[in-house]
Amino acid sequence: MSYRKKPLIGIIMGSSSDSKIMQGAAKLLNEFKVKHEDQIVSAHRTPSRLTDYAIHAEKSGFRVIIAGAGGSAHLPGMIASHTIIPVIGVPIMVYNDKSENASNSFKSSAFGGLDSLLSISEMPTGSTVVTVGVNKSTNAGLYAIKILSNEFSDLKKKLKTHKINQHKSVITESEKMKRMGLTKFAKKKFG
Ligand code: RP5
Repeated sequence: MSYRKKPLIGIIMGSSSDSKIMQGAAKLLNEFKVKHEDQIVSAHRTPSRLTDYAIHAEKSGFRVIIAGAGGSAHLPGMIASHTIIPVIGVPIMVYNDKSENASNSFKSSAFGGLDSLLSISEMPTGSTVVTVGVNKSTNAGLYAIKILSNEFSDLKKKLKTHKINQHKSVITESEKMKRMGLTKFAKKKFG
């Protein structure tokens, strides 16, 4: 079985508005050529679908589920309650507020993502979910690959190359900074 052909990672999010942030996980997985299946599952708007999704994920043989949610962010915890597949939560800051008082259709959650971060991280003992930082969906993708790499050794090689490339890019930027001087460097980078 190949992780390139069969999706072994499921990405879910509570709302279409979350896709703006969640696409980071997809991009990273695509970069590593890891196939993933992406869906919208709302824990509060489609509670029965949440149960169905957990069954689907087990049947599909997913190794990891990446679950993004904003506000009270109960999706990662609820999915984890339905399955033994490891769940990585992504707390989302941009909140699709549908209330009449909302000044515009998209705004930050009342607590700037901290609400979701704490909600996901504070799952009671015995019902475990890990979380990345607020909006850090790319890290969720990277962590999912690390889990998959226990099974697929070529992914270990790709992760090592990824680390080496990160190292190289810092050295390249540092050499540029040394050459140009900090003021010019920052002006060029940020305008
Ligand atoms: C969360 O609340 C979703 O993940 C989204 O970030 C936010 C808005 O959801 P909906 O009101 O669109 O269901 O559940």
